[in-house]
Amino acid sequence: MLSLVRSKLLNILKIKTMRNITQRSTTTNLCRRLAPACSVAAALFFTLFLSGCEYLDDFDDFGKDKDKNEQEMYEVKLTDLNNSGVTGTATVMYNEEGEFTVLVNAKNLVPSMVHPQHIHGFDMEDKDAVCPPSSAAGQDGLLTLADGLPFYGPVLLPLDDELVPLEVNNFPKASASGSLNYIGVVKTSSLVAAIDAKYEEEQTMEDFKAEERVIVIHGAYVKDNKIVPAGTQGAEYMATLPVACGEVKKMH
Ligand SMILES: [Cu+2]
Repeated sequence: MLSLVRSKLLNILKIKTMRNITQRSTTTNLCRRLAPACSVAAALFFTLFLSGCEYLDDFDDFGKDKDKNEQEMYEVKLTDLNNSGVTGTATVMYNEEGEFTVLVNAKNLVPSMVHPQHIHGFDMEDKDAVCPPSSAAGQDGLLTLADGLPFYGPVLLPLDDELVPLEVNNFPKASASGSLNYIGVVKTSSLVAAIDAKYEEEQTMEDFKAEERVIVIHGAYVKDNKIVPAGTQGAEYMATLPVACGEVKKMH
């Protein structure tokens, strides 16, 4: 009885050992067969890994160049036109994912009067807008809005109480002492959308090209083609008359 059990056990062990050998040889064969494929796969993986690293490097640079949260800052020194005596400063700043802001501080304007003001430029063309020289006035000596157009170009953005829509709304009034403190704020994305809707090709904030623009302030009393103080008899308030201008420059 015992010997029968032993022989059965021995048989089972034999079978198990045989199975193990067969399995091992199958595994060895499989490995041999797959070895070339394995090295090709390893090489491929290594190459992909390296190019992946390169890609990451590129992505890093891309992030540095085009940080949409970076604040772009521009300053404007406003000097007078038509001997208005109006001077001031303006600041334009924006970040693509945040707000677009324009600040204007000017003095010596006609007190308590509305002064239209705009960012002027040559649409979305690549042409630099500049402030007109006094010689642009022509024979009458008065530099009108039209006289200045070849220099500063048409209105791109009215600096009124609502920057968007781009149509004119309410312009600021100078204080009783003739100073103007203006703040215009809008979401940069809605400004881009408004500009994009107005011009033919797709527009982005890059097309805004702040550095190619100027800011012009308008509005003065005029008599005999000269600016005169408010209250001068026979004087007419010309709301469109340019009285100050400044080129938009990148702040460093
Ligand atoms: Cu203007």
